[in-house]
Amino acid sequence: MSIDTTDLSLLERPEWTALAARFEETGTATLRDLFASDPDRGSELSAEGAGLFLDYSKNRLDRKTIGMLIALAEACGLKERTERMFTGEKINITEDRAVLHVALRAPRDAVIEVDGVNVVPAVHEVLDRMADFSEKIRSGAWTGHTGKRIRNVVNIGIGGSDLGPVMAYEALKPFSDRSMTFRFVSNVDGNDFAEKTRDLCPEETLFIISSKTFTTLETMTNAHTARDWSLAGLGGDDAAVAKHFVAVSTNAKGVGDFGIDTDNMFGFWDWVGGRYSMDSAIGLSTMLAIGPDHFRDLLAGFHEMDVHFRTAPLEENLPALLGLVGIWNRNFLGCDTVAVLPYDNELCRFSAYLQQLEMESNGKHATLGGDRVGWDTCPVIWGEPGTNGQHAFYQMIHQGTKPVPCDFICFCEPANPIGDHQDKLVSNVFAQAEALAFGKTEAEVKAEGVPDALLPHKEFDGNRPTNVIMAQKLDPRTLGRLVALYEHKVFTQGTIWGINSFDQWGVELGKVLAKRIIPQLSQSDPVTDHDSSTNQLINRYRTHRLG
Ligand code: G6Q
Repeated sequence: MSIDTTDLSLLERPEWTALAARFEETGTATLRDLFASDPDRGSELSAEGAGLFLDYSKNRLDRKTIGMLIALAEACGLKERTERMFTGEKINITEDRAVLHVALRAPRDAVIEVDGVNVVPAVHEVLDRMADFSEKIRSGAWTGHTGKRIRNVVNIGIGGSDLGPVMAYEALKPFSDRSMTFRFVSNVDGNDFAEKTRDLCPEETLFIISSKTFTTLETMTNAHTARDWSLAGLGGDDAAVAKHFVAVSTNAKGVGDFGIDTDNMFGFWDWVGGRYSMDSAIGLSTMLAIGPDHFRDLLAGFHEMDVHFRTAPLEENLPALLGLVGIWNRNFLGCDTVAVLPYDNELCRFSAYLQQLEMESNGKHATLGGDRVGWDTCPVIWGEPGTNGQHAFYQMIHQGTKPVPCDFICFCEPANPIGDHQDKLVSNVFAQAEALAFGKTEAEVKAEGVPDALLPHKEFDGNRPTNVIMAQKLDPRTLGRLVALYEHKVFTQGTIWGINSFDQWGVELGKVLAKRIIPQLSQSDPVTDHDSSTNQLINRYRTHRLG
């Protein structure tokens, strides 16, 4: 393993200490002050690129601070590291892998080499096979074992092999084939499989087993259950598997051993991280839902943002700016969480998707050089679509004791233009961002005739940081741009924090312990080899379980 050491700890960098001093000097300036002293602030602290507009002016910083954050990014080698990613260098040093999700959406004639081999032709070969397969399913040319057309597609996968496909399916439903049903089974909880398949006919159901490794406990358990369910409904003939199961994986042997013909396997590569894989063959369910042309639009949107991130100066670079503002809020303002609040119901799973993208990538405590970080890394990412959240948790965002930076996402054109819904929806984005920035002083509340006793309850401090991201409409291309925006934001922050955004060792320990506990749950003798709490829990379950 080669060690990617940085010569200085982040805290020793002069750009970092300058930012700390800047915070001491300007940290008490309010958004009211900042807007009053800089009338062009709204347009000055905004940027546009790859079809997205970002207004970051309602953050507690000014143009000078942005310049200093950019200087920090330069000192941390953001541009150089971006090139290293885009050119296939093995920057995932703990797994000795390249990080090339950008190759998944590179044009056919691009050349991106890993170990001297151009990976782009293989990417397009898989995309073409996916397109061919999708056309066959969508047209009805591919039939099930009994000759019936496939009407239901069930993706079985978890984590990176589930969250992207679910999010994209929900986001792009208006572009999907409405004569087909799409379901996503992820949890090893049997309820998930049972509920998602209870009304489906096995003769018309195709399962996509999506697993990079083809060893994941949840996915393999669900895959075997699906095979039993399918065969039970198809007369028990093993030959049926070939018509009702396809796989998306890097593990051809595992796929073959499961009984899926590797002709019906769509591959990807070790340089695609799970949480960066929705635009690889892991997106097969997305392609089946929206069709190959829309899927190519999705990839084109990703690619547009890749080009923007790679080439735009940092002052105008949306992912870099989003990342840098996030660093300011996290490391200088001390914000522990970030809310992502899409004002589009179709983005109902977007925050959950970003939760994995950001927290699994940057929730790390070790630097690339193997030291313990001396600064905070990823905040908690959470959120729900607006306006629903406004009637639930926004109370805390407005009047809680710590600021919660928010990303509001909205669109000018709705997928379903009905009456004045869209104006009412989007007006709430602008109103929330305005209210959070400027609040309402006690004097203003008092002037409305509010009794003194209620003043503390009805005043709003304001001064709460927000970003607004706007696009024309939520279509496949825009979704690609939006996801790539956040992927590169994560990269920007990971680079500054000096951590490896592309491994996930923190998920291993629990998995290993669960494997040890599984057989203990059905043993007849009491379990005694854990701590007293774990022994008690296991034994209580053991004596009360079914069977
Ligand atoms: C993502 C993670 C993780 C992974 C799942 C599923 O970056 O690695 O969420 O995607 O554990 O793994 P498989 O695709 O190998 O089943």
